This record gives sequence, structure tokens and C-alpha cells, in this order.
Amino acid sequence: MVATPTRLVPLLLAGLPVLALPCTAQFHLPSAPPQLPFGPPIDLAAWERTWPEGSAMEGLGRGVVGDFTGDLTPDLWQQTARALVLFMDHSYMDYSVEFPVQATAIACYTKQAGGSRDRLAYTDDSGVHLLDFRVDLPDPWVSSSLGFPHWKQARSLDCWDLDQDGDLDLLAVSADGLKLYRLLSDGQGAFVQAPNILLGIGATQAFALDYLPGQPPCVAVLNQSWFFVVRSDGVRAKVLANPGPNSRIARVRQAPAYGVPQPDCVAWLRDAAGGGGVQELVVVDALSASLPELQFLGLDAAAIFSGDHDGDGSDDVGLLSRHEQVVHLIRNQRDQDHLTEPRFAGAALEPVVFGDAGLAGVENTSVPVLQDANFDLRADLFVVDPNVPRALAITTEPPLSPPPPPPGIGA
Ligand SMILES: [Ca+2]
Ligand SMILES: [Ca+2]
Ligand SMILES: [Ca+2]
Ligand SMILES: [Ca+2]
Repeated sequence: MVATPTRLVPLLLAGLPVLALPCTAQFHLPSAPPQLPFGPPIDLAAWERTWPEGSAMEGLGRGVVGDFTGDLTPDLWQQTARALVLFMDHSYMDYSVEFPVQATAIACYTKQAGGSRDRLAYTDDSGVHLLDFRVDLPDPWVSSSLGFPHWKQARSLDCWDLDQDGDLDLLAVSADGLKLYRLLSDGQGAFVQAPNILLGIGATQAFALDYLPGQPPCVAVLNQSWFFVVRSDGVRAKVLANPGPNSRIARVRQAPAYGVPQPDCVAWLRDAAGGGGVQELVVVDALSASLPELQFLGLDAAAIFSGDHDGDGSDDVGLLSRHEQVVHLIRNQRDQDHLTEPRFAGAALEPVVFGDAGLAGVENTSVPVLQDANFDLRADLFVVDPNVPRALAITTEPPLSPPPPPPGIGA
């Protein structure tokens, strides 16, 4: 199926060609030329986008940040039950638009060699696709099916170089939660299927990670009974019981130690023993035989996500409160200067309020994003505020001074 945008109207901008663009757009002319990656950091305090008119918000799912318009500014794709919503930051315009496809999973397929923009990978009831948004075309939506219909309604999509050939591959959990699907890119735009891996019953989440030093990437998996890490040959490298139905996992990358790359670990949000709505954070790594780090959280989190917010090279973790418009950040304390610190145990929760703090608010099940989008080497926070509704970026610290420009690129 090739989806089409809800409404398109022709638009004439001063000095620009006629474009067919959605009429939910709000436009402004540029006050400054487009930013280069090594120029001054982009002011993300101005990054706030209203929800597209007439677009439903129910079933908020994952958010994905990338440069989907090819102008080196951040854009956010947000999954909902009925549609995908793109919040754009183009260098000369500012709008949000709905792509009416019921995706079951989304991920950023980052720009490959020779490409000019990131693409959105998504699964729906017809399989797996790569979606391009081309502002230079009369019909800006270019959705390409990859031709694997058994991928229909697959969940928990992830993009990773699984075979370490330099080309980005795809993995996902099958719709019935029993299998791990993998597609390997040939670097020419086609994909080849790798053998499926059995995941037990009720798998909900899977993502790739560099878990075992010196070995090919593994995959972290959560199913209804177990958390486990599986090697590329299907052998399980670690298995732990999953104590409750509300588990979520997130990949945590670690800063190198003495110049040596460190394996990734997994932050696991799960029900504490005894349940009762009490959640705990567990860190799973390849070096520990059992559970090395554990922290009780005392909050009802709907989502866990990760990114290097303070720029020390180690991923920090964010937790989204389910009924408050609040994200709690937890700093990873293990970095290049503190090689033996516990990663999260004992670390304070740093609340970031993005809505009306006095209101409980509607349930927010979105998965926010921690990712550096303004080139200051610190991950920025992108959230959806369903009370307004809107999408916005939050930087909680003043930006660092920009790194010096490389030769040939002006500041
Ligand atoms: Ca952009
Ligand atoms: Ca590859
Ligand atoms: Ca960090
Ligand atoms: Ca940043």
C-alpha cells in the first residue's frame, strides 16, 4: 500500500519554487541561513511544534528523531494508533503533518553513504517499508516496500549493522511475538533475510547491542517470562526471569575505558519483587553473573529510553511518568573518569517537567527521545505533551561552545 497525505495544497514562497505541501503547515521565512553541523549549536529552545489539525492522538507510541528533510535540522516522527506524525524543522518552514498509515513499529534508518537525509523504517499490515520525505518533489511521500510480507505487523523495529559490513540492517519481533526477524542490507538498496531466531512466547521488545567484547552484535529480548540476550547464532548469552508484565528495556552505550571500547549494557525497567506498582531499574551487562545494580524508583513509568545527555560518552536514562507530563533523567555515573562507579545505583532522579505541573494530565504512553540534534554533543530531550497537544525539544543545560570548524567549512 502506498499511503498518501491527508491534504495537500500548492504553496508559493518568496524566492522558492511551487511546492505541494500539507495545509496543516505553519510557515515562516528564515531569519538565518541553514545551520551546518560544525557551526553554532541550533537553538532547540525554539523547537516546538503543534499537533496537526484533525489528527488523533490516541495510542501514542515511539518517537524517532533524525534529519528526515535533509537540511541538518532535527525532525521528529511520532507513532500513534492511527497514523505517523512528522514534526519538521526545515530551514525555511515549520510544520507538522500526518502520514495516514497504521504502523506497528518505527525506527530511524540513518543516512547511508551518499544519502542526503535519514529515512523512517516502519512496519504495518503489509510488511516493512522505508519512507522518504522529499520536500523537492510535488508528492513528497516516497514509501518503498522492502518485499517481505511476513514482516506484517512486526513490532519493536531496530536498525543496526548486524553483520558488521558497514551497511545498516533491520531487525524486529514477529507479530505473534515468537520470532526475531532480521534483514541484511546488500548496500545497494536490497535486503536479504537472515535465519529467524526463536524468542519463546510473547516477545515484546528486541534491539541489537554490542554486548560481548570482540564478538558480533547480540540482541536483547524481553518476552512475557524472560529477559535474555541472544547471540547472532541463536545461542542465549544471558537469561533472567521477568517478574511482571510491565517490563521495558533500553540500550545503554558506555564510554571507552583507557581508550578501549566497552560493551553496551541494558537498562531494564521492571516490577519490583512483590509487584504493587513499584518499579525498579536493573542494569544487565555481560560481565555480571547476576544482577549487579538495582535501584527502586517509586514512580509509575510508561517508558524508558536512553541517550548521552551530559556528553560524557556514557548513555543516561530517561523515564516518562505515565500520568504526569514529567521525564525523570538518571545520569550514568560510569564514564572515562569514573571507571568503576555503579552506573545508575544511587544516582538521583532529575525531573524535567514539560507540561502543567499542577495537572495530572492524560495518560502519556509515548516513548520520548534522548539524542543530540543540535550538534553540541549532548543528547537533547524530545517529548510529546498530549495536554496541549504539541511536540517539543528541551535542553536543560546551556549549550557547550561549538567545536572548531573543519578546514574548508566556515563558522
Ligand atoms: Ca530536518
Ligand atoms: Ca550490515
Ligand atoms: Ca552521559
Ligand atoms: Ca544537544
